[in-house]
Parts: sequence; C-alpha cells; structure tokens
Amino acid sequence: MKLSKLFLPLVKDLPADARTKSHQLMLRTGMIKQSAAGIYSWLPLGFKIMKKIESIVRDEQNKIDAQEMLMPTIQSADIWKESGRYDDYGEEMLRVKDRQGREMLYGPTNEELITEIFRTSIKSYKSLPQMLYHIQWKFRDEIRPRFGIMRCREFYMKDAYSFDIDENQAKQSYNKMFYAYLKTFNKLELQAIPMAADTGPIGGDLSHEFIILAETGESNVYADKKIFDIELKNYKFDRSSLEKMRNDFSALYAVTDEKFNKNDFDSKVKKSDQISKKGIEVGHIFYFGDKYSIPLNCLVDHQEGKKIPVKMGSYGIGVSRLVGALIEVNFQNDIMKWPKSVSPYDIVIIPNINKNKKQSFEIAVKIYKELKKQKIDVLLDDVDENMSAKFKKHELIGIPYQIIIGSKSEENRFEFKEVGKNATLLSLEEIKEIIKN
Ligand code: 5CA
Repeated sequence: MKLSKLFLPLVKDLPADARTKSHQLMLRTGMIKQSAAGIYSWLPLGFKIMKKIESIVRDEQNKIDAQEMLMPTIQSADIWKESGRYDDYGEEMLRVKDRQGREMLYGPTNEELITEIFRTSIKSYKSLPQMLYHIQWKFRDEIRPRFGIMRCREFYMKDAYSFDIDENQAKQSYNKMFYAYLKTFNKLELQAIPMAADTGPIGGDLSHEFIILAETGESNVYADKKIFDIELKNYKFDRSSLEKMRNDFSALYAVTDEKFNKNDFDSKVKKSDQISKKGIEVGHIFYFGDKYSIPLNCLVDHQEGKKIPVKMGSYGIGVSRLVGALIEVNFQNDIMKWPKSVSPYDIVIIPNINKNKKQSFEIAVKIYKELKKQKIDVLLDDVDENMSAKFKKHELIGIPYQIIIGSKSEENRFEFKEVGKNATLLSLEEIKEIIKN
C-alpha cells in the first residue's frame, strides 16, 4: 500500500475527553472516529489491527476445539424473560420494539440465546461436551462511556459457551479456556494475570478476570508478583496438567477491588512481592452451572434415563478493547510499536526525499515491488513532506520495522531499523529473512 492512497485521516486537535494514551493515539492516527457517545467507526488502520487480533483469538479458540458460529446482534426479549434477566439487566440493555410491537434488544451478551439454540438442538448426554463461540458486536448502554473504545457502548467481543454433563467436566472446559486465554494473550505479547473475580450480572460461583497492568486501567489490582513466574510451557494440554495450572495460579494472591482484603493481602504476600497497580480487564470467564439451563429448561437425557440440566460456563474476550490495551502497554515516550503479530503492516519504506529525491524514490519503489512479490505487507511512504514530519508520523503509526532510503544507504545495502533499536545496513535478502521470521 502507498501511504498517499491510504485512508488515514490524521487528526491534530483532540477532544478534551481524550485523556488516555490509547484514546488519543487512535483518534490522532485515524484508527477510529466517534459517531455518537461511546459508539465508533473503525477506519482502515484501526480495523486492520483489530482483525489481526481477532484472528489470533480465533486460532486459539479453534485449537481447543471450540466451534465458531455467529449469532445475531438483535435478540428477542422472550428468552431474557425466561431467564429472569430482562428486568435484572436494567438500563444497560438497549431495548427496541419492531413494527409489530414485539420487544427486542441489542445483545449485551448471549447466555440466553445460546442456551435456547442448544436446548432445541441437543437432546442426549452423548453429544456433550460442546464448546461454541462467536465474535460479534455487543451493546451495553454504559452510564459513563469513556477512554474511547476501552469502555464504550458498542464493542466487539469473542464470547464462548461450554456445555457439560456435570460440574467436574464443566470445570475441565473452564480450565481449557483458561489455558487458551493465556496462550492468546502471550501471542499478543501481553502479560495477562488471571484474577479471582466477582460474577456480576452473568452469575455463578467461579470466575476469573484476565488483567493487563497499565496505569490507565480502570481496575485496582492487588497481586503477588510470583504470579509472573508461572510459565505456561510447563503445562500440558491434559486434564490433570490443566487442573494443576489453575491451582498454581489460584494459590497466589491476585484480585481486583471487589475481592480485595488488606489483611489477607498482607498476611499472604510478603511486602517486597506485593503488586498494587491499575489494570485493564481484557477477558473474563465464568462457570455458572445451571443458572440458565434450569430456567430455560435446557435438559439432556442422562444415562439412567432421567433428564438433567446441562452445566454451563461463558468466556469473553474484549477484542476491540484489546486494541486499546496494546496501545496502553506499547506506546512509550510518544513512540508506538505494535507487536509484529498485529502490526498493520510488516514494514514501512521511507525514502529520504530531502536529498536525491528522484533517486531515493526510485530505489524505494523497486524495494516496495520486490517485498510485495514476497507477500510481505509493506507500506511505502510516498508522501511529499520533509523527513522529520515523516518520522513523527511513523512514530505514531507504529509499524515495527522501517527501511530508510537516503544518504546512509549504499548501493545494495539499506538502512534498516527496528523501532527502539539502532539502524543497521542490510541487504534486501537479509531484510526479507528478518521479516519472514
Ligand atoms: N457473557 C460474559 C462472558 S462471554 C461476559 O459478557 N463477560 S464480560 O461482561 O466480562 O465481558 C467480556 C469482556 O468484554 C470484558 O472482559 C471486556 O474485555 C469486554 N468489555 C466488556 N464491557 C465492555 C465495554 N463497555 N467496552 C469495551 N469492552 C468491554
């Protein structure tokens, strides 16, 4: 892609409410545009990054054999009346009427709808366990939407639902998801801490939030820093190893405000190991047994011939919120560097048009074509502006690798720079190798 053709509406004047790094950067680089309070359009740059995050989330769900599907955003109020949550959910739920006067709503989550689908489709214990997920827009009429897409009203979520015959099996599903979440966040180069959590309007008695430490986070986090020493690679994907993994995490103190108790914290964690910081919740998982299957009558035939309610859990990841979380973590000293796995482009070529303009540009185009041929997703900065303006712009766009064509480049060796590191002179072959690895 040529930068001159990219739809990248850079914004200089930020609204007063843009106070966090992620909100500011996303507006400045034209990743998003607000269309109403807490509702945003995702413009090409932001959308591309979000889609890459989505694809990593999807891969890790598929790896644990969760099956992807797609439920609608608009749901009938009837099933929510069956579960009892239609009234309980309160003003966060956006309620609408269709032309026949039927009560509908924009889904804030999907426990009811998936249970309704399941109860009419699966009749026997032999079809269990099942794990289904979708990645779909949600709407919650948050009382105070803020921080851009971090706490907005319409947001993009991966939500998965597990169905098991008994509590024991359901907890195995929970552990699998726990593992998949840690893998997902690792791939995004984020260190997520699983924390014992309250269950809120979703319900149930077992729940973990996955939290990324960041100054602008909304949650207060209290944890034992030994939790960072637990390494996922030490666990296998089998029942007992996954159980051990969850127990190892649970043995260390890690909670947010709602579960915080100062006496416990001080008695369980020695002072020098205490972390007391802010964090961003990027995922939340729940085991709630038959909270929905009983009222919605979601039963399966059991071995002894009697019908029993399935045991369920639900598992959410804030896919759109993750875009902001990655910025909060990676935007340092006014320089953004996307993790390679989600960067909008693999590399950017910046010809020095201050000197030997025509020649630099010709070399840049040649390299651009060559990298494209190799299926490397490359951005060519062909905009006619001075070098300092160019560098400033790329410090915000955050592509991790740059080729700078200018005075320092030799005939067949070019100035190559990984953001945050010193530039080196490399041949195109060497550059290709680095990008491909
Ligand atoms: N049904 C469950 C699990 S599928 C559920 O809805 N859980 S949740 O309420 O915790 O939401 C899951 C994730 O969505 C959160 O961890 C958070 O990352 C994201 N999220 C929730 N509310 C918002 C919001 N207003 N704006 C952006 N992301 C949000």
